[in-house]
Amino acid sequence: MTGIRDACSIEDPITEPDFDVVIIGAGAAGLYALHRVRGLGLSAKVFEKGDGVGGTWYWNRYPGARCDVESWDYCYTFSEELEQEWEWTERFPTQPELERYFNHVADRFDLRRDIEFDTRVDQARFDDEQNRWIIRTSKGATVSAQYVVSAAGCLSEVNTPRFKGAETFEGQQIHTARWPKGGIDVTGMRVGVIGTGSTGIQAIPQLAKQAEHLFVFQRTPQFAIPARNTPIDDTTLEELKHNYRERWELKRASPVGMGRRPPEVSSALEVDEATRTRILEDSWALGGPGFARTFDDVMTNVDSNQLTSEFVQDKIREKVADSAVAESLLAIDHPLGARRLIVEIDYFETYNRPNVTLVDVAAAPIEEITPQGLRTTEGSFDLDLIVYATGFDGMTGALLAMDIQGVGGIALRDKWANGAGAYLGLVASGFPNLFMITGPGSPAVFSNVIFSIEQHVDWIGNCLAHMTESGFDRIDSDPEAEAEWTRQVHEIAAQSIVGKTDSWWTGANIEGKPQGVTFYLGGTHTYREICEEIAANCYRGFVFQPANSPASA
Ligand code: N01
Repeated sequence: MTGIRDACSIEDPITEPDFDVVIIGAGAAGLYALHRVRGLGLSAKVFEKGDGVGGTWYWNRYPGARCDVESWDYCYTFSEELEQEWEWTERFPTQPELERYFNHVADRFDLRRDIEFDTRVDQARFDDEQNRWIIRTSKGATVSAQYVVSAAGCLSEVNTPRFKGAETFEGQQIHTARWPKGGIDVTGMRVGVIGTGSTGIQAIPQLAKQAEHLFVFQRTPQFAIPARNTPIDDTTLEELKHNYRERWELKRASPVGMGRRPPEVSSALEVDEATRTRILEDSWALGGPGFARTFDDVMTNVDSNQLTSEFVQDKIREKVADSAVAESLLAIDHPLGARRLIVEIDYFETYNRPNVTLVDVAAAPIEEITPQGLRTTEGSFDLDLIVYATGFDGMTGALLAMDIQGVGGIALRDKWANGAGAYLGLVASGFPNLFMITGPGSPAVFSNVIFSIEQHVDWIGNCLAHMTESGFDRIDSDPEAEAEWTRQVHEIAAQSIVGKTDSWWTGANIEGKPQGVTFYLGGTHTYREICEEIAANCYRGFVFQPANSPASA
């Protein structure tokens, strides 16, 4: 551990010890990052704003919250012992099960002693002269660190639209990602849900079972595929445990980090109609997020996408009894996959319940929240509870919620004022020794994110080991390499269906946010190869510097 207490300016008196690494967040990324850097013999401290571990799976406790990636894929792969001892109980794990998993990981690897809970990082400022980050927390402490690893998450800064009159509402209002630990008993309540993204579509069927009446305020209808969730029986569990390593190879070869075999045929257009229908029916019967990859070209070929979209729309139509409601749910204005494909359990069937009303707020927008409820341009709805399933300021929200200042005091907010990007999504030039896990420019959440997290943490761990061995204590990215990488990210995105409509994927859900897809869409397998190749070639595009000497590539 390197102490440089005397190096701090008067305005940043160090109130806590110094660390080699400060990690922001104790979700899936922060936990593994802590484990990994400890393994390098570095001192580390994690600051976590919640009072427990799990990140997304700590915060998102709304009814119906569960992962829409299969449990056997949505788990760490770094420890075979962990794989063998943990017993998943369902194909798609619920929030409580995931929270238990991350707590188990924290205990098993003795991580808690280096995590400070209930503590937000408010500011991280790079002290160029001392080559250290000065980190200020919400508890008023200031610590210094050689390196900062942001594990703040791609979907952790909540987006609650400001409706006129919201402060006058006499009932309860809550964002889904702030659902209380004890839950909310909605029995006998008139509940309004605003938002029909992945979250709303998970919460709506559960809330409908309890509420006296549920009003769903839908602005943009979405494609959703049945989850076909099932419990995992003992035989399946044994098979899973036996096959984890084989699955790991499949994940590495997959463009999205999932342990599935590639599609049977590559294009919906290369087979006759009967074969195509049979393949689509099989994929529909299997359900889950893999449906988007029924054919290889669903996300890139407009005609293939159209055929797949029509198939899904016909299937949804069959589920909804009232044809007018069905058409409202199916007035989808974008290709399948242009927004994140949703995985649902009983969502469409929920509209067959007498206590559920679909309100089209695209046709008649919400005008205001009133003391009694909500008013659209066409009518008023008396409510006891308003649920904001309105999503997040994705990708950059959590990073920019902190005041991050790089070399010369430049703010990350200013650097990204016209669009976010970082070299490989890992290091933003001008912000040395700040590593971002699943940052903009990486595949991030356009993948099995926990697998992408592991890949990033491992790359960062190897890079830190390389720096220690080589006597470097500063890494930055070359601005030209970063600009070229960002150009490639945009070029690849332009060829995809992804983001061809407004959504959080394009930043359109946040007023004033620069627009555009910031994920690397070239595939996680390709991305991994690029990262490995760059590391093997003296970390091409990164600039290293030994202590007290000029930068060297
Ligand atoms: O958020 P969203 P989410 N008036 O942004 C509506 C991940 N996730 O929390 O589309 C009326 O997708 C908005 O309408 P519109 C996953 O990556 C994973 O559901 O802007 N409506 C939309 O319907 C997902 O993609 C799991 O027209 C307003 C909704 O709110 C990401 O999180 C589970 C409005 C927001 O949808 C975000 O999903 C859940 C307004 N003023 C989430 N403002 C897993 O299972 C917003 N909306 C792993």
